[in-house]
Amino acid sequence: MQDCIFCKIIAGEIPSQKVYEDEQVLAFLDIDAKAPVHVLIIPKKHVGSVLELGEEDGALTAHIFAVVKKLAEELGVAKDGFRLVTNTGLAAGQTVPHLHFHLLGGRELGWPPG
Ligand code: DGP
Repeated sequence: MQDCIFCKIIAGEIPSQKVYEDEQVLAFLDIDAKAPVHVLIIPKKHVGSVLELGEEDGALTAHIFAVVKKLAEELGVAKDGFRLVTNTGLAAGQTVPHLHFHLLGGRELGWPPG
């Protein structure tokens, strides 16, 4: 999508600190980290939010979760615990309309979130 920041990151038009990439998925450091580990995991295909994920995206969704698990282990937060968040819509604080999962860890995470 032309005006999508994350599509521009995927295309290399905006720089990012990549931590993982394959044909379907990109993961990079959040520019505004809220925890010692704060990675965004996104599909390369433009999907606006979880509301736009269809049954046909089942394999992609499963793959995203496999990448989450791999990164949580590699980044050292799997053992102590981490949080996976996908803000959806304005009231939830979604600011970028391209599906993304925040992987947060490396500190105690309060509940409920604000
Ligand atoms: P959300 O508010 O849930 O839509 O999360 C969007 C996140 O994206 C937010 O934590 C900041 C991050 N972000 C926005 N623009 C950029 C960017 O250009 N580069 C990187 N690395 N992260 C960005």
